[in-house]
Amino acid sequence: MGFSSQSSCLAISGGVGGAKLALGLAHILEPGTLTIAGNTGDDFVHLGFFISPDLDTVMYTLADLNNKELGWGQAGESWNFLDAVTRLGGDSWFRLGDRDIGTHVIRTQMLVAGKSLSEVTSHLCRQVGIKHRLVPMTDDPVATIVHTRTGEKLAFQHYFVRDECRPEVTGFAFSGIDAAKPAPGFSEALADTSLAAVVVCPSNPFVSVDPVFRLPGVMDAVASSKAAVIAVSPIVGGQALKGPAAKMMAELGMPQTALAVAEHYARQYSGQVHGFVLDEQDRRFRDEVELLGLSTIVTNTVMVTLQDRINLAEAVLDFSSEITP
Ligand code: FO1
Repeated sequence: MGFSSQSSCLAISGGVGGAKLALGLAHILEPGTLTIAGNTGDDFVHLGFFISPDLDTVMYTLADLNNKELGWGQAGESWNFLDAVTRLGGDSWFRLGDRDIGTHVIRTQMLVAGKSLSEVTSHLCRQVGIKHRLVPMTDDPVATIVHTRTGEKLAFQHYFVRDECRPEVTGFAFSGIDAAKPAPGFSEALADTSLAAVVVCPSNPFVSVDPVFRLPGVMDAVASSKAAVIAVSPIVGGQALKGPAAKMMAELGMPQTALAVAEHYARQYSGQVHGFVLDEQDRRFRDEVELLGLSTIVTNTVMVTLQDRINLAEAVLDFSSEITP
């Protein structure tokens, strides 16, 4: 099925890298034809607030409220709340900005009142003027746990922010995933007969994409759809553009290459990921990626400007129309 104005697209996203491509897709697709499903394995409760970092990063990016220097949180932040908490001896390792806290207060209030995370996310997006559909992967609690060389098992934000990704990782678990269901908007997008492309954004394969794909029913729904599933490598020239993906790969005994990312997707989701997007810097892996059974394109995937984001989104959708799953 080629990608046309009647087709719809589902993007799977973690935080910063995923949000960049999601923004490019949002620029070229009509609101009714794009759903973005965000990872919620990073979610946690901190200082009494329900925090959904990846959903918020995508939401702030689509609303142009994102903090471009930090990569998370809102632009123009002040830190009075954090300063006050620190002075009172509270936890200050996870930096909640004053504006960002507005989001967490509303989310917490709505969840405590019995609303689902999907309802909260759709309310927040509407309030900041987002027209495209951003949905959590699930409304059920799923928590990414990082297994480390010392045997310690760390909650994701303890590993990522508090311990600054220093512990050596040996694997990951997604607590609660077996009992979790895909959120209604995610299931609807997967079941949509016009779904032509599932775009796996350049997010961390282990802690941003795997939890989404491993939700019960997701891979079966992907297999039943006629959509081309295309993954964009988050590793470019042997490095993760943001975050610990390359460090994790080294610790897991994998080469720190885009090819190893392709191998991970080919092995974990055999036959279900159809296309792979390599950066120009990784052109030399093209033949080996194709030998894994993945169609491949090579293009610029380093998204510095808005035009870079739009160009990559166009390249991915064009690519999807060349693939017959
Ligand atoms: N990341 C950090 O490295 N340090 C922080 O203090 C921090 C605070 C924070 C607050 C709200 C939010 O939505 C995200 C925040 N992040 C912070 C980012 C977050 O931990 C990660 O980007 C994701 O979980 C990984 O995708």
